[in-house]
Amino acid sequence: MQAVVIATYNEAENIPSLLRQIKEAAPDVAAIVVDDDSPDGTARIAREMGLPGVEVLVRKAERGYGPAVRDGLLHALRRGAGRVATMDADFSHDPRVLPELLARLDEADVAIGSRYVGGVRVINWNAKRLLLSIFANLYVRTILGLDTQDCTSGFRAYQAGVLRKMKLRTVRSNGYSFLVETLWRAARRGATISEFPIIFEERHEGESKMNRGIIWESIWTPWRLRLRG
Ligand SMILES: Nc1nc2c(ncn2[C@@H]2O[C@H](COP(=O)(O)OP(=O)(O)O)[C@@H](O)[C@H]2O)c(=O)[nH]1
Ligand SMILES: [Mg+2]
Repeated sequence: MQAVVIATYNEAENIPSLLRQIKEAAPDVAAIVVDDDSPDGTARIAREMGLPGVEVLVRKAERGYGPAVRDGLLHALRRGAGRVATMDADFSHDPRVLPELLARLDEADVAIGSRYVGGVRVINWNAKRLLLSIFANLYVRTILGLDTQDCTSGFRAYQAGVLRKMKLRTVRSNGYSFLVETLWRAARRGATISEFPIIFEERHEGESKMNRGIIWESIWTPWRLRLRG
C-alpha cells in the first residue's frame, strides 16, 4: 500500500479539488490529510466529501507543518504503507506527478520533486521569495554538506524502511526546517536520495503560512543538526 500525506491549514478553497485530482491521478494511493483544526473548516469539508481511500486527521494541541507531516507519516506507517509521499494542499505540487514521484522509489530510498535540479522552475514567485528559497538551499547544503539541490521541497516520497530508521518522533522542527531535518536524518542513515525536476507554481487560492518564526528556525536548524546530529 502507498500513501500521500497532506498537511493543511486553512485550505478550504483548495482541498475539494485537490482530493479529487489525487484520486483521479493515483486512485490506489491512500490520502491522509492532517489538519490543525483549521478555522475555515478544511477538515470537515474533506470528511464530508466521503471519498474512499481518504482519511482526515485533526490535531488540536499544537500547530505546525513539521509535526503535522510527522504525525501523517507515522499514521501511514501504522497503516502499513510501503511508500509514503508528502505534498502541499495548495496545488504548488501537481497531483498528476504523484505516481511518478512514488515510482521513483524503484531506484532510491528517498525521491524529491526538485525545483532547482538542472535549472530553476518556479512560477509566480516574486524575486524576494525566490532568492530566499535559493539562498536557503545554498545555506543548508553548505552547512550540512548535502548534495541535494532542493533540500526544502515538500514534494517527496520515502521508503517505509527509511522513515522507520529516522526516528520521526524525535524530529523537532516546526516549519520547513522539518524538510531539512528529515533529509539530513535520511542521508546520515545512508539512504539514497534521487531528485527529479518538477514545476512549482505559487498558490492561486488561500494564503501562505510563511512567517518570521519559520525563517528564524530555518537559520539555526542546520547549525543545530551539524553540532548535535
Ligand atoms: N497542518 C498544518 N499544515 C500547515 C501548517 N502550515 C502550513 N501548512 C500546510 O503546508 C503546506 C505548505 O504551506 P504554505 O503555506 O503553502 O507554504 P508556502 O508554500 O511555503 O508558502 C500547505 O498545504 C499548508 O496548508 C500548519 O501549521 N499546520
Ligand atoms: Mg504553498
